[in-house]
Amino acid sequence: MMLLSRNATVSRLWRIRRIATKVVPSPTEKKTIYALSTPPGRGGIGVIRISGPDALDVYTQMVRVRAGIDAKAKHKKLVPEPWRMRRCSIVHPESQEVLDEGMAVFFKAPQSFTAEHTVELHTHSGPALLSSILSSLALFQNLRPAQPGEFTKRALLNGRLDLTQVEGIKDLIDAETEEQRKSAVRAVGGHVKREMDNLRDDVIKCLAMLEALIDFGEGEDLEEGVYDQAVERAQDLIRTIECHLSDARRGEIVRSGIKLSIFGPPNAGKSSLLNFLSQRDAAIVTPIPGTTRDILSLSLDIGGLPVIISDTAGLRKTQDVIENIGIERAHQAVHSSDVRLCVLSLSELRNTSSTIDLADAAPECVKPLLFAQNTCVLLNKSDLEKFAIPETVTLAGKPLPFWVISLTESIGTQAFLDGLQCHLKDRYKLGPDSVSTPPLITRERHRTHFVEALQFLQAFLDTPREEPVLAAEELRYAAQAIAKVTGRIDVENVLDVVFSEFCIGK
Ligand SMILES: Nc1nc2c(ncn2[C@@H]2O[C@H](COP(=O)(O)OP(=O)(O)O)[C@@H](O)[C@H]2O)c(=O)[nH]1
Ligand SMILES: [Mg+2]
Repeated sequence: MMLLSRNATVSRLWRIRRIATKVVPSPTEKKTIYALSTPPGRGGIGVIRISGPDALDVYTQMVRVRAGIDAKAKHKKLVPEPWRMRRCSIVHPESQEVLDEGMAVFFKAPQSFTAEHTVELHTHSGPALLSSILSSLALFQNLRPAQPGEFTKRALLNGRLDLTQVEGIKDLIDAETEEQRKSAVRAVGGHVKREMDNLRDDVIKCLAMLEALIDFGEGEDLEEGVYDQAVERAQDLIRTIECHLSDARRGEIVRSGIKLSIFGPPNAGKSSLLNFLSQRDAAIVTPIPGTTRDILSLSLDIGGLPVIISDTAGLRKTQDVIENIGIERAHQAVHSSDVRLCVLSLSELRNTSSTIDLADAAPECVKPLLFAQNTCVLLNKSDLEKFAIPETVTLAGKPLPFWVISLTESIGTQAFLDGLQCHLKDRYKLGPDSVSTPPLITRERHRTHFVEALQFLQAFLDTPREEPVLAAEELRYAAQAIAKVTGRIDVENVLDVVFSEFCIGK
């Protein structure tokens, strides 16, 4: 095996090092920080977290372990046994007055959430008590209150977490439905990070091939066909990234909530439906057409899926200025929604056959909004038995998902709820029965970087072979774009690939 010349190694290091992105914390950022980590107010327990080089000082000055080894250790000013919860008195650092009886634990760096020395004081929770402990902490010279999210930020800067895990923690705290929780847990557990790292590794492997080619030249010290291998890999990568991008934004929609707008003519029962779904009188319901004017939105949990439902003004021709503004807003809401639910009154459709085509039967004002991929229909007022209940609902011959219901008599309501839930789960390929893999992209930010990576990979393929240095540059940018999703990229990885994957010299 041929040894790499020093110059070749240095030039490669120089090129590769430009991939690295490193954030260096400032001295203020390095200071010890403290904060109440549980919600403020009255409660069984409150947890105060202290992280940074002086955390241990807090332990030695404010924690009085009742008896046993740690008490002895304290006298000798020894470090408390790490990762072990101790029953203790929490005392004022100057007066030594007991502030509370509680528990304390010391997490020794780097085995803590922030990768710094961390102390947690578990106290009772009450406004006066918490404020006495927090003001005691303010007495320490090198301590300052933490900024929002600063513990997690330190975990990120210290390499404990990557950006997708940080986002996952935020989403997990904010999760209101089961599907949101599942998606967030996947991110916290490093699923997204691993996938991103794999993709980035693949780009780096391509890059390593180009780097070797630049330094040693195909056919001389290097086996033939290296460029072709890099091209093949890049093509595979493009296919994989395109596949992730064509996910119908499932991940983002589940994270932020599925936007479902209820629309239809006046008096069909749209506001009654919103009230039924929210189980309260959220919207005003009257027999007077044109009652709903503005958009009323509510967040609901439908079978674990977060759904933001909007009730809209009934669509009709009117001279009323305010109602017309409401109708305009209804159009906008329907256009920007993920799912359109058209509510129609059976009494208005005057249907007599088993099939109803809404391209003919729907009121004129409603028709333009029906033509979309995501339209479902709810036929209401089935209690008014004068009209036939259709077996099929179509739109210009194409079948639409539909349900028949009476909101006032509660007929078909459960079947509708179950059906809507199945429809949403099907549409977003979620739920326990789903065979498809959960979406990787959960934020617009990820999508933007993926699109960027795709463009650079394509640019690599478009670069003439005689310009390997330029081609390598495109790959470097592609790797950077993917690294932006996780927030870091390290040099060693690239070096490992260069030295291990290639048999340099034959
Ligand atoms: N008979 C009957 N009346 C209903 C039903 N659902 C709603 N309504 C009535 O229809 C009228 C209009 O309802 P509303 O929800 O305000 O309709 P919107 O204009 O589409 O929002 C009200 O008087 C409701 O009580 C139903 O299933 N059957
Ligand atoms: Mg209404």
